[in-house]
Amino acid sequence: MGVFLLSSPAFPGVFLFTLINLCLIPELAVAGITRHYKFDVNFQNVTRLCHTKSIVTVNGQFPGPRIVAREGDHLLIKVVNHVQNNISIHWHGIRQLRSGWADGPAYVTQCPIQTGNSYVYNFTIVGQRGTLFWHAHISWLRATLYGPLIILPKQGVPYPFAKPYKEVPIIFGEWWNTDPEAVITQALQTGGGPNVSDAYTINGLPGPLYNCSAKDTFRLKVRPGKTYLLRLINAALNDELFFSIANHTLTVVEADAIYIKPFETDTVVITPGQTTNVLLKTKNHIPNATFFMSARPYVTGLGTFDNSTVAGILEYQYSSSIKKLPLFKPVLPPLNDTSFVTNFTAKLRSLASAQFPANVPQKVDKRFFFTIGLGTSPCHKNQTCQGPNGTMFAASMNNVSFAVPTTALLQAHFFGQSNGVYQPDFPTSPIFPFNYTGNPPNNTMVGNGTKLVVLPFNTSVELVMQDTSILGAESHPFHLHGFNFFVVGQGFGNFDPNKDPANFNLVDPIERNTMGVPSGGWAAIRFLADNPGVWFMHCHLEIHTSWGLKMAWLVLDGKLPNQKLLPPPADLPKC
Ligand SMILES: *[C@@H]1O[C@H](CO)[C@@H](O)[C@H](O)[C@H]1NC(C)=O
Ligand SMILES: *[C@@H]1O[C@H](CO)[C@@H](O)[C@H](O)[C@H]1NC(C)=O
Ligand SMILES: *[C@@H]1O[C@H](CO)[C@@H](O)[C@H](O)[C@H]1NC(C)=O
Ligand SMILES: *[C@@H]1O[C@H](CO)[C@@H](O)[C@H](O)[C@H]1NC(C)=O
Ligand SMILES: *[C@@H]1O[C@H](CO)[C@@H](O)[C@H](O)[C@H]1NC(C)=O
Ligand SMILES: *[C@@H]1O[C@H](CO)[C@@H](O)[C@H](O)[C@H]1NC(C)=O
Ligand SMILES: *[C@@H]1O[C@H](CO)[C@@H](O)[C@H](O)[C@H]1NC(C)=O
Ligand SMILES: *[C@@H]1O[C@H](CO)[C@@H](O)[C@H](O)[C@H]1NC(C)=O
Ligand SMILES: *[C@@H]1O[C@H](CO)[C@@H](O)[C@H](O)[C@H]1NC(C)=O
Ligand SMILES: *[C@@H]1O[C@H](CO)[C@@H](O)[C@H](O)[C@H]1NC(C)=O
Ligand SMILES: *[C@@H]1O[C@H](CO)[C@@H](O)[C@H](O)[C@H]1NC(C)=O
Ligand SMILES: *[C@@H]1O[C@H](CO)[C@@H](O)[C@H](O)[C@H]1NC(C)=O
Ligand SMILES: [Cu+2]
Repeated sequence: MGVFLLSSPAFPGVFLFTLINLCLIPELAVAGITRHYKFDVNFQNVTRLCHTKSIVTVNGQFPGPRIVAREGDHLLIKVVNHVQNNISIHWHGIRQLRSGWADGPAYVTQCPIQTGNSYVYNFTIVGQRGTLFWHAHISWLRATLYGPLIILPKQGVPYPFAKPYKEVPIIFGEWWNTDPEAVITQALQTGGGPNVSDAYTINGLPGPLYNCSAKDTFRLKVRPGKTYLLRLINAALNDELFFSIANHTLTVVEADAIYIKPFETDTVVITPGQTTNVLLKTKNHIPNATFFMSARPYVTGLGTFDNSTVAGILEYQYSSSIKKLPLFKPVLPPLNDTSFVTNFTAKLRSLASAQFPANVPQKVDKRFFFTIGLGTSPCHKNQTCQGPNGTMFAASMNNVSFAVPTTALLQAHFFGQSNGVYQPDFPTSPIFPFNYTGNPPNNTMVGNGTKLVVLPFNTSVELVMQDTSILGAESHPFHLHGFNFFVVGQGFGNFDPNKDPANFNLVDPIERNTMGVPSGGWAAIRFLADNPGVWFMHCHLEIHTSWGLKMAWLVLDGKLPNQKLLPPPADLPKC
């Protein structure tokens, strides 16, 4: 049993990520072993934008510690809750084959870890390698509880691209000067939109474009003529992002821990919940210049948003002694550039090689059609709320706004106690069809319930997600737990079941765990339900999740012994 110690004593965040050596991924000598981590969830005082806040952290670090493992490794991560909040941690993108108890979404696969308690997340990384991340999966705690989860290939297995000189995680986040828990509590009480963040961050640092922030700038020092692998992670709560580095072209090689056919771009689009590996080839001769690496949002909704820009600095080592080097800034697409996003997305294709095949389900057992979008719910009696026309903002799929149960769905299922917890009747298609992307219906009120779709083991599923124009069309980054899915088609307007399937890509579609369903459009995905358990599916814009844009699939056990969910661990938290 090997122990890989990552967590160092609690560095103040500002030092942690400005020290370049700490940014690089270490080589791992061994694979196929058990790696132990301890996550102490505690408070730490952190200062950004001249605001000092006591934030919830893992091991006092912000962003949290990095998990580095190899494909095939077994992870045991002991999470100890030392704070007042209930806690749960999700290992975003990990398939959790038969180990759904370790997936993490609160009240879905587990009750949260209560103050003073602990839980060991116990899972094996099977058939996956690449960049993923971990984050809290309860309320808005993931605003500060997140970190990279890096899976290296098995020892001796090369990348399907030239070995990079160095590897660097770049994790985007959002910073509020106030407590993010207070922000979401207030939004849910008033029914209005939440206060937007005060800054975006790169590795926890807002950078020089904000007041009182220049010293908190991520700096990447590079050597000339080398190739760096940047492991981009969007851990922001509510914003899709454009990312670009001035005067440098990026080669995209992986998305959501799946190798893709490489392509070059100046700008990357990354939604919350997505990860993207890019190769950065540095200039052969040291330029007498420094370069911004910047991110700002891609926005389609009608609400207010944080329209600011985070910047880090790319600088060449041994750059000339000239004190003041010129600084170049990238040109990012306009905030509403759907055309750019559509073109970028169209370039994403699975590598689909003999070694890394795209196992796209060719036949479909069950088809589903879910509308996704915003809506309203009634204000508390005799009050006026701050949502549309005095109502409260809500969100739904097939007009069901998900009501979070008070006990975990997976436990209720496993112990045959679903009665009163959930109903297995989530609608397979809208009960009242309408022109989804046309004039919105007069009645914007949504229904609610704790409803699941039940799938027999190994069902081949096709799901069309259709954005609605109720309260404005908007791009929704949908994330599925427990599976990767193939994006076989997407388009604008209403999905046409007679015409659109003819254009589906069943050869090399992108395989991933999170996709941006186009604003005012639809996306068709396929996956094989070969993992028994209860699997959450939700918009990864956290405010939409809070408003109910979520549901769950219940995949039943198969007949064979290795097709069954394992029993729960003894330390599984209780509600
Ligand atoms: C944070 O700062 C407050 C006020 O200065 C102090 O009382 C508290 O001990 C600090 N907490 C930590 C974890 O350092
Ligand atoms: C982890 O899970 C496996 C499979 O259920 C089990 O055999 C093992 O005992 C667990 N390990 C710990 C430390 O709980
Ligand atoms: C960077 O790009 C700008 C705009 O295209 C160009 O004017 C400048 O010369 C470039 N600088 C370097 C050092 O590549
Ligand atoms: C940078 O400046 C140094 C010293 O002035 C000079 O020798 C070098 O050629 C310059 N490099 C470039 C790419 O212009
Ligand atoms: C961001 O929004 C604010 C408030 O609406 C506005 O004043 C400002 O000009 C915007 N900034 C940019 C860069 O769009
Ligand atoms: C994007 O915003 C600009 C102004 O900010 C507007 O002129 C343009 O029509 C918008 N484009 C789209 C596609 O909405
Ligand atoms: C997207 O691609 C289309 C067709 O190739 C092109 O006309 C359009 O200009 C592109 N849009 C952007 C923003 O690059
Ligand atoms: C709430 O409304 C009901 C009926 O509309 C009314 O009888 C009651 O007095 C109201 N309560 C308050 C606190 O305004
Ligand atoms: C709010 O009320 C106005 C006027 O009655 C109406 O035109 C609008 O559609 C309503 N909006 C919503 C979201 O219900
Ligand atoms: C739906 O609404 C759009 C936009 O108003 C319109 O162009 C389209 O024809 C409508 N479709 C149907 C089937 O009514
Ligand atoms: C919606 O309201 C408008 C104006 O009040 C009315 O003309 C229309 O018939 C209504 N549509 C439906 C589907 O109820
Ligand atoms: C859920 O729906 C019920 C009626 O089915 C309604 O009474 C309740 O207010 C709704 N809850 C929310 C949060 O919208
Ligand atoms: Cu959404």
